[in-house]
Amino acid sequence: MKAALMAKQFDVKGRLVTAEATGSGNVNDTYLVVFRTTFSEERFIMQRINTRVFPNPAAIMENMKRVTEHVHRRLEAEADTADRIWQLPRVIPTKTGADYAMDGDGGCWRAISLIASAHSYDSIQSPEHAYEAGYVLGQFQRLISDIPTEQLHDTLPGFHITPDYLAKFDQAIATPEGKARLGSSSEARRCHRFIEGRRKWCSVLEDAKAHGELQLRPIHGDPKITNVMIDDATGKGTCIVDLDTVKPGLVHYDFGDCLRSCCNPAGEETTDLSKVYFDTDLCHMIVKGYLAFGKSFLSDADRHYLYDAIRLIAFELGLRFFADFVAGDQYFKIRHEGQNLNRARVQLKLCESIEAREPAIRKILETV
Ligand code: GN1
Ligand code: MG
Repeated sequence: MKAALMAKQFDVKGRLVTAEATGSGNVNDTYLVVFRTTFSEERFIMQRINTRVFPNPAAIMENMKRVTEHVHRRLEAEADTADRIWQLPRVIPTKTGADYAMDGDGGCWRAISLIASAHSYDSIQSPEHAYEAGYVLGQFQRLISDIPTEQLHDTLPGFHITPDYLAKFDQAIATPEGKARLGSSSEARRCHRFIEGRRKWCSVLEDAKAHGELQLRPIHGDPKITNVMIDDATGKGTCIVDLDTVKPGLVHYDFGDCLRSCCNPAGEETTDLSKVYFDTDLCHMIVKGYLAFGKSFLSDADRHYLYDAIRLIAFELGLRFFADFVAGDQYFKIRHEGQNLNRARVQLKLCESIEAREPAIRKILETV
């Protein structure tokens, strides 16, 4: 099996025991690898980077090393005064000292250390968990805030630029195949109408950036619930993983993504749309956790756009899933036909729920 062959390329002691698929990523393939010696065991995470989405893996790995080394340095300097042991995986080199290994078919594989005795969850388990999700994101943004943005490659141009996704959607619906998929069901037509109704508004963050109200900073890019690791022993957050999209962006993309992901108790893959809603109690806890760090680096203008960020990132992800459905599922991996349409319906329903709760959400953002 290819994963087993590739696992042996990394600089880990002992003999390979297993390399099994794990995780629920929509883009890369992830494996948990176990090596053993006569007296010890080492487990690590190995991933095949999806080079259709990330055409420049060398740039991803350079960013990853820059970010992890920077954060490790800061965490060690702060260790004596920190409220807990904060962690972040490190890149495991190949036996020849490279950051990644290529297979015979052009596949690109990398290895990172496993955060032991910690797990992530598909949905928020408790109000404390919600607080921790926000707290971990705020801490991570703080830790990377002093990396000069010029030192980070743009690993995915256009990522979180909603008007660009809209332009791609327009291209997809102009093709005969796209038109057919658009008209294929009442659900698809409803998604289309929902998107059309928000065309003008959806450049809200990019406009604020263009006017100089909001500034680029290093961001995580994908702080969804499944990327927040919770320590099994303490129930506290210990780190955020999945660093492929750490690059210059608006902290709002992260904030919005964290909330749209954590405040939907039904999760991204539910087929029961009636269970999808934005839980404002969870929102309250996450905002509290996030602002414990965020208060020190958010300006008034930043805070002004936090509501739009929540609404926008739910809308944007709905648009991205829907555009991918219309384009024939080229970006997000699917396990069954229509999965991207279903994912789009979930996010757009969530966006509608956010809109319906705007006054309550704004109140939370103003009073925490
Ligand atoms: C993708 O592959 P994964 O699950 O880490 C996507 C995110 C979406 C997320 C939705 C590079 O992340 O932007 O929010 O799916 N990542 C990329 O689950 O497009
Ligand atoms: Mg990701």
